[in-house]
Amino acid sequence: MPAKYKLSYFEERGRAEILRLLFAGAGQELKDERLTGDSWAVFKHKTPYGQMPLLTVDNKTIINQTGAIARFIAREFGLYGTDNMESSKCDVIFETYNDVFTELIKVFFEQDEAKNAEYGKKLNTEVLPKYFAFMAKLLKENGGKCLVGSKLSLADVAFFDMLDKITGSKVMGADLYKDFAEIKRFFENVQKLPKIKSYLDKRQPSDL
Ligand SMILES: N[C@@H](CCC(=O)N[C@@H](CS)C(=O)NCC(=O)O)C(=O)O
Repeated sequence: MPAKYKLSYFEERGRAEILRLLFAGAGQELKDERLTGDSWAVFKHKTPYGQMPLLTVDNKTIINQTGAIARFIAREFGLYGTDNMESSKCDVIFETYNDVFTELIKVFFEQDEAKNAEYGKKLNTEVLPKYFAFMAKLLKENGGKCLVGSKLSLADVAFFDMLDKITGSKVMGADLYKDFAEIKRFFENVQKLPKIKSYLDKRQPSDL
């Protein structure tokens, strides 16, 4: 019998969205549990680190830490490349996604106007151009469709979620894709993949 998966997180996309997208991209069923402040307060004390996301497998085994969950899902559903080297390439992109996420939440949560502007500037002029140049090179070398190998992988989903988060955020510069047409194309192509599209079409709006 196939395993049963439940993902617990808040209502937002946040750290859980990459995991939801991995399930969607693999066409696998997921119980997408969204906790509110009150239900989280009760559940928090029963979790390993008092944090989410958490993936519960077959109603018993709980996996915490986003990266561990993402790799588990990728291995379960064949989204982790075809050999050790391809898995490492997926890891490189996943860690890059993490670095961008860290910078993005700094901007997102900073209340001080001057600091917020400073973080936003750093993101737009240093962080993203550096990572985009690397991703654009990978895409070009690999035929433009996927970042690793010849089919959807954790690398594509991680980069897609990164682009989705920054494209939808207010902190992002308007000319994001100016020098990176291949990245824009990649983003639009992933958006149109039937399994991803059907998930995106039903998704609730979210700021991050
Ligand atoms: N390193 C952890 C960080 C998890 C984390 O910071 N979770 C936050 C939400 S994004 C959380 O659960 N906050 C609620 C709390 O601490 O009560 C991971 O990647 O899963």
